[in-house]
Amino acid sequence: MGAFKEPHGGELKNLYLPDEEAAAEKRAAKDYPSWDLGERQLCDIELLLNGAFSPLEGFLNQADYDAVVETMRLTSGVLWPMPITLDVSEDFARDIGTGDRIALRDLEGVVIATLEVGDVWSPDKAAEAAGVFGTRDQAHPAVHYLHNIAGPVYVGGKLRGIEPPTHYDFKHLRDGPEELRQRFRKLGWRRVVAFQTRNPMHRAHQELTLRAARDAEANLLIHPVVGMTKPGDIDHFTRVRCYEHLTSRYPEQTTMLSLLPLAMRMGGPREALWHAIIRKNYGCTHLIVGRDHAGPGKDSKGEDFYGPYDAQELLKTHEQELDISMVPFRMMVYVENRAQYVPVDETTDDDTVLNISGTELRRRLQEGLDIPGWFSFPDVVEELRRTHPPRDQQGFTVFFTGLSGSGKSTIANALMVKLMEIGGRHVSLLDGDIVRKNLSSELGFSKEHRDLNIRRIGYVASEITKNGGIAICAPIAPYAATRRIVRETISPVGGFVEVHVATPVEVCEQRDRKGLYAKARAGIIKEFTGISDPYEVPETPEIVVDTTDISPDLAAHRILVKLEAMGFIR
Ligand code: PPS
Repeated sequence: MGAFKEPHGGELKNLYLPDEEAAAEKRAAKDYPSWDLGERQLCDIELLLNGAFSPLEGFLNQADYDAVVETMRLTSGVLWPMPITLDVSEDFARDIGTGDRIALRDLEGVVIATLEVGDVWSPDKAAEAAGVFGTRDQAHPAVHYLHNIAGPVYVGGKLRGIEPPTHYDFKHLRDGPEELRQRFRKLGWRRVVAFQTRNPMHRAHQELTLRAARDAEANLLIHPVVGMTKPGDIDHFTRVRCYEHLTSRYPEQTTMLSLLPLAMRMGGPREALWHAIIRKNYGCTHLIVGRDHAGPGKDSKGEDFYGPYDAQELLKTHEQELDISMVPFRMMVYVENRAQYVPVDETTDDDTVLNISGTELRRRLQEGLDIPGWFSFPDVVEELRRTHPPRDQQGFTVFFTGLSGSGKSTIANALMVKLMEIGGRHVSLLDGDIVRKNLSSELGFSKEHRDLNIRRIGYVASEITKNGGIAICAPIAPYAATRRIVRETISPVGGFVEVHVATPVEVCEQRDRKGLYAKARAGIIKEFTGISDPYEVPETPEIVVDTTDISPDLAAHRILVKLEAMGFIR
């Protein structure tokens, strides 16, 4: 087990049509129903077409989907742990049927592939979540995605590849499975250990990858995910610049860096199996699997979704069948008195063990504090500091949510003026009423329209935040899942501070400044939040204010103090 058999890694599917057929299919596709691929679908299709997801030949049909969800296997019996499905809207699904062809386009409208429709069905998403991720808890990023972002209908079928999705960045580091296998062959790399990562790499990672390569007597492939990772992760542009600095520090001719445009699901054990299959397709013989591989974080009760070594255990039981070896990774820690990194289980009680967690690193970056040389390399730290300046130099969003008449707009206005008085950043106010006039004038108050309204606000706020400004948003934003989507859009580009204006409905109704509550009670206004429409109370907002007993001025002042404590203003 482990050594290469020729061809490297087993049979690869290449779903791209030969040039002439691709040109003909592209012409024909003008008349096919057309689907615009989302970000995750674009990642999936790229890896389907180039063979990274071999043996799949398209998006799963229903029988394979059911089998994968329940048994981790395709109906053929082949091990395949992750359902790769094409989710679409009900409107789109209504007009297509088995045997039809559809054109799958990227964001620019370029036809990437066509799909010969097999099955069209509405999946049981709760069952999918429980089967694949072992939970129905929407704190799991993939379960949240399934219920709140993925469309309600799945379309399965074989793909005909026309052209690969375009990437304008890091072209020299992007290799498909066949290209990587060829590079390995050319270099005579017969044993290759892959390192999967979604985080910047520091000295500990370098030590562990060097040890893994030495133990496996293999060359090293640093194979970071640059498609979609866990919401809130450091962007791939920054990470890749860090990896480039790092790879120059490995012994010559031992190590290669290549980027993987995978959309992770944070599926823990199942995801580890999937990663192993993908790396085998790329021609690797070994995969490093550490503690909590592809871990989704904590569930809504604060517990881990998976045991820290569940992924290693599951892969251990299947590595023979998959014909790729796992190199289990032990956590490396810095021992000050020995001035070196060692696996944590090799330290003694006399050792002074130093470690900086990911959370601690983020804190030091946010506050502009020292990051010691034993932890990382100076050029890596400099890269991180460039894109993650201290909080008082970043943009941020203050996102108010609360009932109509709760005081959101008044506090938001007061806060805006106070922030302008402090100066240093441009401040934009996206108040509920203003947005509905200027951005969302065609929208009503159905759940669908409210969600669209909030996503638009989130989009504008993220652009303001990314460019170093302050966005103050003050819509009702009654749905938790939509607020979470906004948080996840903004957090990677700056600060996000949620303020729940928790003034009770009785107080809002009593004030009834706009006379809307009276109209809602009389049934003149339908779907009125708090009266005839739901408001989901935020569970963990950064700030809660209630204007029953305090003035808007004082509420704004409290928020300002909190922003100061969080480091956003000085
Ligand atoms: S949402 O749910 O976030 O999209 O709502 P939002 O854009 O903030 O708009 C809320 C303002 O619209 C007025 N209005 C209603 N509110 C709630 N429910 C219904 N059915 C409704 N119809 C009109 C109301 O004046 C809200 O303004 P605020 O400033 O919150 O009082």
